[in-house]
Amino acid sequence: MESNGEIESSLSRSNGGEDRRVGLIFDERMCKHYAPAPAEEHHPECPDRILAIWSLLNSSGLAKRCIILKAKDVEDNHLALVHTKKHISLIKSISSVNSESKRSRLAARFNSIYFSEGSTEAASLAAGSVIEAAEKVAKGELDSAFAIVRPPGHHAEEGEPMGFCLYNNVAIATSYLLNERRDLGINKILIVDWDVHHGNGTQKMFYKDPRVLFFSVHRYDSGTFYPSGHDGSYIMTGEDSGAGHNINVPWEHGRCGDADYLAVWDNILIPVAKEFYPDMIIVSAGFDAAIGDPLGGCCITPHGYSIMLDKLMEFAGGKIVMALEGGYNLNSIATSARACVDVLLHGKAPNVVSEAYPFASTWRVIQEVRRELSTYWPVLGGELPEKTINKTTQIAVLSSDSEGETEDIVLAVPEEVLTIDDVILPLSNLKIDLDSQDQEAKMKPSWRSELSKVDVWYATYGSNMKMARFRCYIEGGQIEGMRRPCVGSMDKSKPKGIIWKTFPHRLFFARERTATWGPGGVAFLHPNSNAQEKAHLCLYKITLEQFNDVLFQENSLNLETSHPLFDSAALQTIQTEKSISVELVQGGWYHNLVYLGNEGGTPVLTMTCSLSDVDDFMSGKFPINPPCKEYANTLITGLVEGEQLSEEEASAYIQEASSKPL
Ligand code: Q9C
Ligand code: ZN
Repeated sequence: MESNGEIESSLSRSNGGEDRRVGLIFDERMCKHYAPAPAEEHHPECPDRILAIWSLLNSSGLAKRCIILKAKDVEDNHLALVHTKKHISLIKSISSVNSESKRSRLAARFNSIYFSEGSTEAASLAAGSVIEAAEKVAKGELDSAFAIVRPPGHHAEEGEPMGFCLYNNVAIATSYLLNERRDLGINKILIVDWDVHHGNGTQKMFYKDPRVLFFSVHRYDSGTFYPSGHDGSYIMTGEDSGAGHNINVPWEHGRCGDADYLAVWDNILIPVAKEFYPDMIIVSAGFDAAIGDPLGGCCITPHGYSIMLDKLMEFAGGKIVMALEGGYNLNSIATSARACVDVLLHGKAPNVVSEAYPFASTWRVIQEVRRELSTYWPVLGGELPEKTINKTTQIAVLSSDSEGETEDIVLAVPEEVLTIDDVILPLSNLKIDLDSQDQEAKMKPSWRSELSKVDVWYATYGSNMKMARFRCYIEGGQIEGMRRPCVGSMDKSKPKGIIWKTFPHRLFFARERTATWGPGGVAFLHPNSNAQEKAHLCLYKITLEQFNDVLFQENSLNLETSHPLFDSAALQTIQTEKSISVELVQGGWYHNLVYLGNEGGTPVLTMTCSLSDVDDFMSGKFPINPPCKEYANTLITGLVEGEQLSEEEASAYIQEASSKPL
């Protein structure tokens, strides 16, 4: 019982405690590629990403144990190994496009791409630096290396940039070694792409090439996750002489973590790597499957990354080149990168036995991949033992006993009963850091369990009237028209009731733009009632805990706090005072909570602006603005789907609210 969760001492070092020779490449000029956007619409692929990693490697003392290499520009003929002439001249032309609007127009021709004046230089340095790192490792001047580069590369295809990627850095370096530097004796390269997105570009570039084993584990979500489509399916196994040399492990859903990835390592990647016997491993090291990432929705801990990397160290004499791809939570990517560099230096990860089990869906995916590839890799042929695949996680609850030790209670609930929507792996169950204080901070604060017992009606009049949009606040995610995803509530259970009601309040649209919807006003409800007015509201019965999580998200605050914004005492107060301004979010646009009465004994609450904001809208201090098209459409479809109004009536209703003077 005890030994299961214990930390084994990590005395084993590959060479008596001495560091291996690890190269690091970083160059500030790669920050000259940035999104030309207003601050509120922060682009996740931002210059701070590489700064965050570089600064933690330095402050933690790891950088000085490494060999710092100079970033290098890529040569045209090396780009041409994987990219078309046209693509190369496009990227090279960006620096001489002299207006932001022209660059934006150009970028808009592609999928998820922006350009700045410095994009040409940054892209050249990113590609050139991965070549430099790979060449030094191939020559044996270094044992391994980590190129901290951006823009990332794995989505970039032969003839087009996409998914924040301009040049395919990893593919270029791979092709360089295999084709231009036969002298260095690197004849087989394993590419491990652990970025949360499928490496579509890299896959295509080596699809028929038996010298490259491309392995990608990524969210697939039935082909709906970025880059979407079926390229990331496990049936894509390679063609011609490259048959069997393309391995995709497509997650059915998010929330995959250390246990899921390690199951894939142990049951697919490592056995195949033993057969393939690579001369070098290049890791497309995105850290967007890390816990805390705003795009990935997965939860690999830094410790998880260190085990994944450590298991690769036994191949190719430890010749590993890591190249940064995605990863959008600055803290997550920095701590994940630190864990990896630590492994590269030591050649050994601290051995912590994981207590978590993979999802049932993970075993399903692993079995599908093994079946699909077993014709090429007989080692994947056998059935997995029942006792292995029966160990799954549905819900894990963390409890602590009096001695402060923790143990997991894993409830075996069949997945048919518990839909994935209901499955939560609480943050508290994840070993984010070995520091116990950190662990403590990740425990569910007690206010959550208290407020989870109290129900309220959350009355919505804006985009949340549309159920699919509201669900993003509970389950996480984004729908059409939204420019950024929601993290969702900690408690992802569905509302206990949904009803529509009209209220005698004025609906209007104001403010300039929002991070979620872009330019245009957003809906507000006048906090005071007015018998002439009739607003349609959709009421969701949710817990007070979930209501707080909506408030956090509505005001761009972190869910992981030790205090709620609106507690039971506030709920008592509001029923007599009618409205409460939430102190913590004074700056927020929806900081005024209004009590709209009760419905079947449960209080009805809404969020809107304060009366003083209304004054400022009326005086012109803050702008009144009609909604943008996507936002208006969301409101209209919300009303139509909720069977409140016909499409014509709904448009007229929104039209009137946007044009009638306040
Ligand atoms: N609805 C990397 O991680 N998302 N790229 C666009 C459009 C693009 C991620 C969403 C995600 C690209 C390198
Ligand atoms: Zn990614």
